[in-house]
Parts: sequence; structure tokens; C-alpha cells
Amino acid sequence: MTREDLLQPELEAMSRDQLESLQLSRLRTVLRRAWEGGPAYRELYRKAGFRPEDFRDFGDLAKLPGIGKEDLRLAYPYGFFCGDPRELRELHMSSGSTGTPIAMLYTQADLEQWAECMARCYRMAGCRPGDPVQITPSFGLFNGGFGMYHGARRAGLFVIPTGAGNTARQVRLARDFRTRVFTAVVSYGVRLIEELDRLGLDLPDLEIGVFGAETFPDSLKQRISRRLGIEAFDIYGMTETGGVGTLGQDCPDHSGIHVWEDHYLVEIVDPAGGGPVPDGQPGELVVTSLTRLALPVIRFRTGDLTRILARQACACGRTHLRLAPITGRVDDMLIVKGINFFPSQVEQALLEIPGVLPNYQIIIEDNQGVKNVRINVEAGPGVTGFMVEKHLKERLGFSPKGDIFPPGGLPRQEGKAVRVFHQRPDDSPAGG
Ligand code: DLL
Repeated sequence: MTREDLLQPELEAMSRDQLESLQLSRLRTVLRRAWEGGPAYRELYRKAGFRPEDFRDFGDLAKLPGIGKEDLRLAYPYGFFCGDPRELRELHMSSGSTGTPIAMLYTQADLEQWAECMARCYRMAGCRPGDPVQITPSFGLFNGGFGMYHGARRAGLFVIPTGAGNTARQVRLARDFRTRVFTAVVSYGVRLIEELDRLGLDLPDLEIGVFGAETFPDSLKQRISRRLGIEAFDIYGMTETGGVGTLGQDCPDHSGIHVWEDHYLVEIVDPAGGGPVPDGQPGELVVTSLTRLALPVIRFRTGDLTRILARQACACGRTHLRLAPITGRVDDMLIVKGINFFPSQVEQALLEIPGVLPNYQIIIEDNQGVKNVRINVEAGPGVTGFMVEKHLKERLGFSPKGDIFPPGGLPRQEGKAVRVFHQRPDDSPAGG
């Protein structure tokens, strides 16, 4: 690994001291901007009795009131916007589960910041100018398609903007235009493999896969890499931080997700109390954007669960800290018969069973307050319900019943996969 492998070595490999002093000065700037230009921030800080000049160094961070998804929803559409509306150039949105969306606004500089983060991710995955990149997340209010597009343009790649769906055509284009880089929502990687198996085809020119938007357990990463003959990367970002790639990705060392720390300050807190959690311990990720203008987030409670793996320089030469792959969301946790578990733990356990495919449903049945869980999964011949139940009992401590479906037997969604269904026992089977 040499400095030439980094898009911006002067920023990506800067010393920790330099990085921290850059963060501190950017933090002061963003606080002033929020106070002077953003009505919702000013109101929040007034109520908390906080003024930007009260902020001296990282030790004062805990005094800064944070915001959550609910604050952003309540302030829809422009509450946290800081600046002049005539400077706006793009809008993205996350739909969420409740009706009101969260809007993310971009100035020209914000679009450039996004493209820079995303282009660093492409370069980190080994992409070179002129590489054909197939962008399969959808183009629209979802940030996935456009973010990967803006970054690919910045990195000088040859863009094939297929967007979501029509997998047979995706395969055809990948073969005809010799796609080297495939970008997708994690579960779409699985869908691509099914289609290749159905057609009895390979993608001989494919070398790099950039996957994200959903948890990406190592076992699935290995399965996808092996079948497609690629190196797979885990890319991270969210609407509120400015979209895909803004928070970073793993490097060829695959030792955690490098966070672009010159653009974002991250903390890990205890999801219940909100207090700081030491490095290495799991908790909720809190993010402050240091360089975004239209809608900076300051101490945003992401709801994502992870931990800080390392702050020292990586074998790849980058100095930006590394996070463990996201294991799930605070609000994803399920409690059945007193046992707490996350869908990602079910996924991880299922994939340890030979012949089981990465398509499953977790059905929570609620019978007048008594909860029961069923797990349906697709599997090849030879996998029995008993085998699945026994393995889940070993790994999760309880044995959910469920059905085994043949490959392709469970419904698919465009975009992020829906895994958890809540139903009463007399409802029809979840998802059809
Ligand atoms: O999912 C951005 C994205 C698009 C990332 C394409 C990667 C690829 P949202 O729709 O706002 O944005 O959803 C953000 O998705 O808070 C996480 O819970 C989850 N998420 C995103 N990336 C990962 C990942 C996009 N690499 C929410 N691993 C986040 C696990 C992820 N979860």
C-alpha cells in the first residue's frame, strides 16, 4: 500500500494530532453556523442554556445537547436548515417507519463534500479512473443511487446508472460493458447471485463489490465474495449525515470501517443513558458533521450499534479511526419470552448452517400480549426444520419454529429487505 492508493493522502493519512486540531476548529465553526443560521438549533441551545462560545474543547462535548431522528422529523421540512434557500441544490429523504420523512438538504459545497467522501470509498476499494461501475441502488429521494453517482463522477469512473431492479438486465449490462465494480444494497447482492445461478452465468470482469445500507455480517460477505469472485467492501452512511459513503467504508485490510474523521466526529454512547462508552465497548453511534453547510447534524443519535475498534494508523496508511461493522439498530431489538436479540444475530446464526440461503423472515406473533417468534428461511435440499431449530437454540438460547422454503420461495423487496413482521396468529402468512 502506498500513498498513491489514497485519493487524498494529505487528509486521509494526517497525524492524529493534526486531525484532532482540525476537528476542533471545524467544530467551533459548525456550532457558530448552527447558532446563527439555524432556527431549530438556536432554540435547542437556548433551552439548554448553551452558547457556542461555551465550547472550548472535546471535554465540553457532553454538555452539547444532541438531536435524534424525532427532532429532525418534527422540524420537517426546513427547521434545522442553516443558510439561504437560494443556495440549495438537491434534496434527499429517508422515509422511516412513521409517516413524516427526514429531509436532507444540500448546497453545492455539500454535494462536493459528499462526492469527495464517496470517491475516497471507491478509491479505497481499489477503483481506478475509467473503471465501469454499475450503480444498482435506486435513484430518487433515496440517497444510495445519486450518492454513488456523484462519487463515481468525482473518482473518474465510467458510470452505468442502472438503478434498482430488473436483475436479468443488470446481468446482461454487466457482461456487455464489463462491469468491474458493482454497487448495491447488501440484499441485492444476494438477488444478483440467484439470477446468475438461474441463468448459469458468471461475471468474469467483476472484481470489486461495494455493499451497504443493511447489516453485512462477515459470513455473508464471504459467501458473496466467493460466488462473484470479488473483493467485497462494507460502505456506511445515512440520510442524516449526507448519504452513502459519508461515514466511510472498510479498506483492503478489512479491519473495520474507516470513518472520514476530517468531516465527521463520532462518539459511542450508552443507548439508555447517553453517557460515553470506552473504546472497544459496544454502544450507539453519535455523529457530528463538521463540514456540511445546509443541514449540519450536531451530536446526532444515529440509533446504529457499533464500537470503536482502533484509533491507531491502519496497515493501509489511513489514520482515520475504525468502527466495527454495524450490528443493528437500537430500535431493532426484539424481546421474546424474556430473551433479547437482534435480527442480525438470527441472520448470522442461519448462515452458519450449510445449505441455508440468506433470505429469511422473523415473524413475531402477538397473541393477547404473549409473544412467540417464528423464523422462515429459504434453503437447499437436505436442510430440515429440526436442523435450523437446533442450531438457533445453540446460538440464541431459544428454539423458534418456522418453515423451510425452497430457493426463491420468500417474497423480495426492492431496496432494503424487510425481515421482521408483526402479526396476530390468525393473520395470513407475512408478506404473502
Ligand atoms: O442506507 C445509505 C446507504 C445507501 C448506505 C447505500 C450504503 C449503501 P438511509 O436510507 O438513510 O441511508 O439508511 C441509513 O441504514 O442508519 C443504518 O442503520 C443502515 N446502514 C447503512 N449502511 C450500513 C452498513 C442509507 N454498511 C441506515 N451496515 C443507517 C449496516 C447500514 N447498516
